[in-house]
Amino acid sequence: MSRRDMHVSDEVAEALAAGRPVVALESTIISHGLPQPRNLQVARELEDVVRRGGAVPATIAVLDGVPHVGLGADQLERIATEPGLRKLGFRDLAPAAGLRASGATTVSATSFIAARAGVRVFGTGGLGGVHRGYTQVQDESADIDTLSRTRITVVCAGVKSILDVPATLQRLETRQVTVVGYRTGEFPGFYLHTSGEPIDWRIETPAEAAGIMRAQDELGGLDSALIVANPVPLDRQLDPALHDRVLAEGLRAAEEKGVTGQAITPFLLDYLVNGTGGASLEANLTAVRGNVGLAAEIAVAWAGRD
Ligand code: PSU
Ligand code: MN
Repeated sequence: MSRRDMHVSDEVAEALAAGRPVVALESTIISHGLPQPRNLQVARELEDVVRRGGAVPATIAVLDGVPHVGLGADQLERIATEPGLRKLGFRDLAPAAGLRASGATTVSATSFIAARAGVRVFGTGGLGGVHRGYTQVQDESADIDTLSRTRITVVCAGVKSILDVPATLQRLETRQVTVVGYRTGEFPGFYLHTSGEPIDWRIETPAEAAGIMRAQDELGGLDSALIVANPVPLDRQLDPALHDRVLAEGLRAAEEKGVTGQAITPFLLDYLVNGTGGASLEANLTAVRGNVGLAAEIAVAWAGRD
């Protein structure tokens, strides 16, 4: 399949045409969310996790103005290494296309492109959400808005604790985005097993996720996402005391340096990696691998649904 406005790799196009399982992966986590050179290893590893789970990986990015669904080895390397690569949210897609720019896609842009290509399941680390200090800066990630009007299933470990978690959950409710816990009744805390916030629905199996997805389609009229919140295992989480201390420092540093807007998430992620001696990176990677693996299982259940 090749649309004029989108490039779908042969492997992904063939899998979609045959109704085989496909999992979308975002590229911002590679370009802006993880340090080099580990990021390229991780990008490859996540694709392998999807393959081992029996699905085809479709990493998404915009290259020279064209949204790509499924990247070749050179393209993946470009995302991981190109200096100054842009971070593209949904609203950046038109200027990127019109001006032939390249960039990594966030959850919002990835979800939009994946849904357009017919990919229903997406595995990532954490969603964007409502930033702390919202009343001063009104920084709410475009992820929430896109998920409120995009039919896609996103497997994530909640939202990063650098955000205001209760406010984010509230906004997800207001914007009618369905949230279910995977084998948990509490919203995960990304680096931490739980944020302490309750969620209303809990599922135990990938087949149950597929059942909810089918119900979304059958009910009709609600083109919103399904968030499957999948916690990092308790014994692999970041030490909560270390987490709280370094995060508080990072938030202070961001304020002192006046870091805002799109730069705040990468700044805090980086601060946490340094401040925890790399431990936050390990918890981050454990979370992402787990999510991508579960996304593959859900894609397999979804592909075999009838
Ligand atoms: N979660 C991660 N690493 C990341 C991000 C989320 O573990 O790099 C990225 C995602 O691409 C998400 C984006 O969509 O941060 C949110 O950015 P903003 O708050 O500027 O919308
Ligand atoms: Mn933002």
